[in-house]
Amino acid sequence: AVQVHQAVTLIGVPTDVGAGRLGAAMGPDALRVAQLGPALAHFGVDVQDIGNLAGPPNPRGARDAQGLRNYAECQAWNQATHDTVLAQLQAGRMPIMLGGDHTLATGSISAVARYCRMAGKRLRVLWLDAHADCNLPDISPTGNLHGMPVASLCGHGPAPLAGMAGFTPALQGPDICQIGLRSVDEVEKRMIQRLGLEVFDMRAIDEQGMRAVMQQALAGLEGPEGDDVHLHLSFDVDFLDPDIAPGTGTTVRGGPNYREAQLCMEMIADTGRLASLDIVELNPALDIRNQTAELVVDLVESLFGKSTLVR
Ligand code: 6HN
Ligand code: MN
Ligand code: MN
Ligand code: MN
Repeated sequence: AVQVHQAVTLIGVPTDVGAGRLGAAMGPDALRVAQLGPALAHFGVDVQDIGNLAGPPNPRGARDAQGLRNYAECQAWNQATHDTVLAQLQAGRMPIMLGGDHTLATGSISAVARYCRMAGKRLRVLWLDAHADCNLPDISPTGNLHGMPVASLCGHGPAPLAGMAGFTPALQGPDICQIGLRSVDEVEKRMIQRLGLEVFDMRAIDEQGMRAVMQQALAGLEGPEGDDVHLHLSFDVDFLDPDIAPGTGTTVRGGPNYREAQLCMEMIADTGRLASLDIVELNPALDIRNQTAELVVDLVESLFGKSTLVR
C-alpha cells in the first residue's frame, strides 16, 4: 500500500511570533543541518528546498485589546505560508513546512483545505501534539497564537485567520484527529467538545497502546475508500516525550517514547495518503547538540517508509 509523494517541497517558515519564547524561528535551519532534504532524497524522492519565507520580525508584543500577542505579524506569516503551500499543491508537489511555531498551521491547512475543495478531495488532519491548540483570544491563558490554530481552522477567533481558506470554517471538528494530548487548558476542554474534535490523549495511548489508537485514527484511509483522501499531518515536536525531544518551547512530560513515535509514523506511512506536512515548534535554542532535529528527521524518514521491509 506504500506509495508516497515523489515530489516534495521544503518550505522554511522561520517564525516564533506565535510562541511565548524565542527560538523556533531557527527551526528550519536546524532541520537543514540535520539533513532532512538529503534523507528524503535517499528514498528516491524529488526534493526541492525553496528556502525560507519572508515575514516580520518578532516585536515581542504584549496582549492587545482582543487578547492576542503579535497578531498582525502572525497574520502576515500565515498569509505567506498559505500562498506558498497553495502554489506547491497546485504544482503537484507535497509541501513540507519547516517551522516555526504552530501558528503557521492556520496558513498551511487553510491552503490545503482550499486545494482539496478545488480538487474534490476529502481532507483529514492528524494533529500530533501535547496540546489541543484550540484556545480563543478571550479564553487563552497566554495570548500566544500558537495555542489557537485549531480554533481558527474551525472558524473561531479573528476573521482574517478563520477565513484564510476563502471559506469559513476551513475544517469541521471531526475532520481533525488529535493524538498525544496531555496539557489541555480547562476552558479548552469545553472547546474540544464544542468543536467535535476526535481526540486520543496520552491516557488513550496508555490504555489502548499506540497501535490501536493509530488504527482508529487512520480508519478509512487505506484501500479504495481512501482514494479521494488528502492526509495532512501537523507534527508539533512537543508531542514527543521531552526525554528524547528537549528542543521545544512548551515541553510536557509523559509523551510517546521513541518506539511509540516510530510506530505512529510507520502506520501513517502505510496508508500511502500523506500529502502535506507541518513540522513545528522545534526550538534549537533549547536543544542539545541538535538531537531533537535529528530525531525529527529520523521520524520523517519513517513517514516516507524507511522502516517498511516489503514494498
Ligand atoms: N503549542 N495551551 C497553552 C496556550 O498558551 O494556549 C500552550 C499552547 C502551546 C501551543 O505548543 O503549539
Ligand atoms: Mn504543543
Ligand atoms: Mn501545537
Ligand atoms: Mn537517520
